[in-house]
Amino acid sequence: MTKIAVVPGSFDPVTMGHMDVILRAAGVFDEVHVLVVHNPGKNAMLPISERVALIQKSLDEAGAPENITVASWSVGLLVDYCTEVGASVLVKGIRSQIDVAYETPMVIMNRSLAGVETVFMLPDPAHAHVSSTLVRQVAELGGDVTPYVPAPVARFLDKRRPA
Ligand code: COD
Repeated sequence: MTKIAVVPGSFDPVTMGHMDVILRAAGVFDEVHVLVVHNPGKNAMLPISERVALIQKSLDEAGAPENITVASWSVGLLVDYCTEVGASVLVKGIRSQIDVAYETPMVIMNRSLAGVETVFMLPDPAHAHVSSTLVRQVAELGGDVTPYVPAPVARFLDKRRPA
């Protein structure tokens, strides 16, 4: 049976940490859906359509395998998307105990709601400190984000800089 996994996130914007998890998930599962989801707890910088486009460009430039698709979801539960596409697994990146504490109730709720399991992946240590929030801050304060984001995101953020 085809094993389909969903890698959900805000991806505002996608970082090298996200890319690492997405590409490793694509090596473990038959199909991977990268799903941009609105997180009501966060003030978004980019519209969802822009985040989807940046993920797609980043995957294309990285020569990512063809079992990865990018989509967005804004009309209900994350597990409703899983049911719609036949995905049985969510993949989450875990950088710290804080991520474990944040994710644990959602893992149990998603299993209880729809029988969807969650797999945690530890990050590449090179990217363990990277978050979209810090990338946004560094970019807004005029710092160099190129080590932390894929090239299409670095170019996009550079264009937004005030002259
Ligand atoms: N290295 C590895 N993993 C990383 C890194 C890094 N450097 N940075 C982030 N990650 C991981 C995060 O831990 C997370 O797993 C994923 O990448 C996405 O991160 P973000 O910051 O882009 O996205 P979040 O945390 O804002 O996304 C949260 C979700 C939208 C996925 C979350 O809120 C969710 O699962 N919502 C479910 C909504 C729902 O259905 N709720 C009801 C039942 S629980």
